[in-house]
Amino acid sequence: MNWSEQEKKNSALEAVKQIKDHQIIGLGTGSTAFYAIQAVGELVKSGMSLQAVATSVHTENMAAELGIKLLKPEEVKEIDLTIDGADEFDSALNLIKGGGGALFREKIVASLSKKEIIIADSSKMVERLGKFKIPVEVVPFGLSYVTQQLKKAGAICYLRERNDKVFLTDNQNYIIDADFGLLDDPAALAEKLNQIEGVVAHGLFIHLATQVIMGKGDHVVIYDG
Ligand code: ABF
Repeated sequence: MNWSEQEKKNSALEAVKQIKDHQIIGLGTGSTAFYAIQAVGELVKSGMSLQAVATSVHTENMAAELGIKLLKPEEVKEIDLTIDGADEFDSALNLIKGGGGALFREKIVASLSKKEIIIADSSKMVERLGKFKIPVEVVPFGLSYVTQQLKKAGAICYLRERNDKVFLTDNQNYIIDADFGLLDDPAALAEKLNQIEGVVAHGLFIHLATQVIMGKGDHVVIYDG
């Protein structure tokens, strides 16, 4: 296993230690969250009574295969603890998420969570957010308008494609990857993006992470919000 994968796995296993019996757990999406979901499956197999809310269809399928009892988000008032990945995080625990296309469901689950634990390898920590383009989930009907508004706000916009076709999220929406360059004020930009009609969600997660557990070499570093 290469160093990055080992860091991802170490961060995931450290986060899973916080799970207690009878909790409702949010299950993230991505290659780092993959290790956490596997470990939650082991807890269930060992007899722990857990229920989970998944942040993507891919995670739903993986959790079902592992025998993890799934709840629909509309059935849930609160989630005890969510473990999810990120594309970038800064020292204020602001995040860019959505590289995997699951940002809307991830943001809903994060917003329902008492604890939002982000797991990551050391490549995800940055001084300033923005090297990773900000994913913006858009209702197809609003694509042209939202693109114009993002450009007015200073972004270079790229409609996300996969296998030469326009990428569709689990919610049947498009994603515009918006390059704003390195950000001076992520919170202010997030507010601006929230105002654009047609934007379902964007990948700036401000004040949502309660902790980041970063794999670093053969150990982990924990940042508390
Ligand atoms: C997910 O984790 C996404 O929001 C983010 O894009 C992804 C990071 O992927 P990986 O863990 O594979 O680097 O939550």
